Amino acid sequence: MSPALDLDVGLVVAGHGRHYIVETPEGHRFICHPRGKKSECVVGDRVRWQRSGDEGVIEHVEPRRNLLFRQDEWKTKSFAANLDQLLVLVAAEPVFSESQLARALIAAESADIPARIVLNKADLPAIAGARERLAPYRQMGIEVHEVALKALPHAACELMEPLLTDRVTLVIGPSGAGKSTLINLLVPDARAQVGEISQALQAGRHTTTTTQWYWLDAARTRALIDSPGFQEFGLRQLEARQLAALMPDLREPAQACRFYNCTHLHEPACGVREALERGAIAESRYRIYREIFAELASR
Ligand SMILES: Nc1nc2c(ncn2[C@@H]2O[C@H](COP(=O)(O)OP(=O)(O)O)[C@@H](O)[C@H]2O)c(=O)[nH]1
Ligand SMILES: [Mg+2]
Ligand SMILES: [Zn+2]
Repeated sequence: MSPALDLDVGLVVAGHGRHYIVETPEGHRFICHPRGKKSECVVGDRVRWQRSGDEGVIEHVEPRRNLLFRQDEWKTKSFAANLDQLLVLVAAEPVFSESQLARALIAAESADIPARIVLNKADLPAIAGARERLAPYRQMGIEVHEVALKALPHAACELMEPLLTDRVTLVIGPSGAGKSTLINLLVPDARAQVGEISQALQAGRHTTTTTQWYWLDAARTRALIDSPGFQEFGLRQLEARQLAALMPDLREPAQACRFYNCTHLHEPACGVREALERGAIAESRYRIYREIFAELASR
């Protein structure tokens, strides 16, 4: 029996530096500190903790079902743990980086987290171009939902609510895509939930926005996790040779390569390049494959 079993159970709903907010099963929240490196956690973690005055000490992090993270040359950055799905929010404007989108989907695939794309600002003329850039993703079986969170909030709610039922959903997306608009639309008491947490965490200091868990309903059956924007989405946790298998449109063509260790860059009888030539793989996707492959192979 784990020595942690006599401790209280909690859910990590926010984190900043070495401070976390842990929520009890009854819905009470406490500022907690990890005991040591082994009890460092991320939003979405289930932890065992102990009261210590007004605050608490995290003694143990329960095993994670999954963890979404990115890794650049220097550091690993976790988004959140124990997710049911990833929702990548992009918009007609500002033009989104397809490479960042592809990287997020690859990270989700490698962590075994289902992902979907929501394309916002359907009221703008630029929507047509954005829709076209997302065609390869629809084609490979990823659901792409179009909304106008600000312009048509009611329709957006109706579309989004069934996608979020009984699930914990992490939302990521570039700045300006409409993440705050989405949270404010779907989480009626978002400001209160944020206020409560930042008040507790700040304690007079200035803090940057951090990853935050929001309950969507009073019964606490569904949640959205909002995470801060990022510049780079490194995938250094992966091996170059794993990459094609994590890209659904390359996976099957790669089965047809003559060489089992084909890199799909220059080998003869390559199923991927053959699929590219017949237009079954989009050029943008192959370009992104090469870009990430080069990054991973250069270590
Ligand atoms: N035209 C249009 N603008 C929107 C829509 N949704 C959000 N915006 C605007 O896009 C800008 C960025 O939204 P925000 O939610 O702050 O994005 P965030 O940076 O991802 O949090 C704001 O000026 C919003 O009013 C929409 O459906 N249509
Ligand atoms: Mg925002
Ligand atoms: Zn190949």
